[in-house]
Amino acid sequence: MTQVGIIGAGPAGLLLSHLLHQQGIASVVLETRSRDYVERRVRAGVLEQRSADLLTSSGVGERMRREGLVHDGISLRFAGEQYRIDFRKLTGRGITVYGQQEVVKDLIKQRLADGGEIWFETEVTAIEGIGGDHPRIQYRRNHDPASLECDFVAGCDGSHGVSRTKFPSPSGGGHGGGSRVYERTYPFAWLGILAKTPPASDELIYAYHERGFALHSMRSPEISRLYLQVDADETMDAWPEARIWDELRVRLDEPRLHAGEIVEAGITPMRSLVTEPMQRGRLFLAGDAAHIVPATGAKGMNLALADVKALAEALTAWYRSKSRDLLDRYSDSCLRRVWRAEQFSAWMTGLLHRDPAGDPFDHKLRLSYLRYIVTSEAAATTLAENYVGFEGA
Ligand code: RFL
Ligand code: PHB
Repeated sequence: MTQVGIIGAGPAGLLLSHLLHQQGIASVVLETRSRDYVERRVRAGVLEQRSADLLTSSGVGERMRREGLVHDGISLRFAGEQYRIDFRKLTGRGITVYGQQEVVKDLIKQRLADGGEIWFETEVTAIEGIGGDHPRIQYRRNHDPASLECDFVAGCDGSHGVSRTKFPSPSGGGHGGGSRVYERTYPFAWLGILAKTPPASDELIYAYHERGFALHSMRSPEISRLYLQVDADETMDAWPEARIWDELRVRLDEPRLHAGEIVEAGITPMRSLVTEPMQRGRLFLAGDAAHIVPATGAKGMNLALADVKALAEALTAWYRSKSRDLLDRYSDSCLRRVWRAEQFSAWMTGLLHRDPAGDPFDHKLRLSYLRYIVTSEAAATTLAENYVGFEGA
């Protein structure tokens, strides 16, 4: 028995557990993978300023402040031209480049130091009784089935977890039980690598090239994170290392990019998805379990952190005063921010990716819009204020 059963030890589940602990609320985090696996899983890298501020104000931002790279802008490249979008000048804010797995490591360390319960290698198989006062999480640990009773369940189990199965599936038409799933797929994917080579530029480079999109990011002064647009059905077999580096150099138009040892490589599909509402009875979804954004806007981890901040506040109000008000409004309070990020991410994706069908009219429209962004302060501000995190949503 615990107060809040949290499924998933990604950024959402771990930060929720930490924020609840700070309010004296007990939780158990159930995670199907090992600690080593979740700490190594290479994913997002960009923290909006308010995400960085949230980690700092909740006492888990110390290493991020020391090792994270604060960036004041990005480079935008297309048609052989290079421009800088100056976030600081346009919005007064910046971003912090700090790997998601570092956020995860910091949170796990803090939870364990505080005596928190994270059950690794524990697979949740079902959630029962969410319509009543005592939902139960069914799980398997060392092959033995067992269950955990709690007051509330937080579904922080990502895009392939079990929590989502309590909501309609997109393939089933997306409707059911008063909820709905909105989804969009894209005809391309991202091939991402982590490589032991110093970043070729101090800032992120977003490049629109006629051969497809490319992104230059980093994790430290020695480690680069690089992405290439590839076809949706592409496999790594088609991408020997030499081809990856050649393609990156051409698309990024960056002669300072040197090949280095590739320590991680994989292909990630591009997808947009929103579950509305993000709650049912005593089950509350947060992070990728509730919504997915294509990675071009760098929003996924930020949305996950913002959701659990709202959920922790709502649960705290319930335990303090037995008021369900904030809990009832949880989903509505998140969805405005979620849809802003969905629109921005879909827009950035459409702007910077080559359409595999290769419509020349679309290509010209894209180039014209990119030129508009780099010549109009209003257009550049639209990009900048969404990228650093629009506060008005
Ligand atoms: P996570 O991190 O996927 O964590 C979910 C956890 O749940 C566990 N789990 C289960 N545990 C128990 N029982 C079950 N049945 C379970 N099923 C699943 C999983 O093992 C996992 O540990 O979700 P969370 O916490 O919502 O966090 C979301 C973020 O991970 C995600 O949005 C970002 O990584 C997205 N993303 C990016 N976001 C950004 O903000 N900035 C970026 O620059 C950025 N780049 C990216 C990205 C995601 C990528 N991939 C691989 C999807 C780049 C890539 C390539
Ligand atoms: C990353 O560093 O992994 C990264 C940066 C920006 C994005 C996506 C991923 O838009």
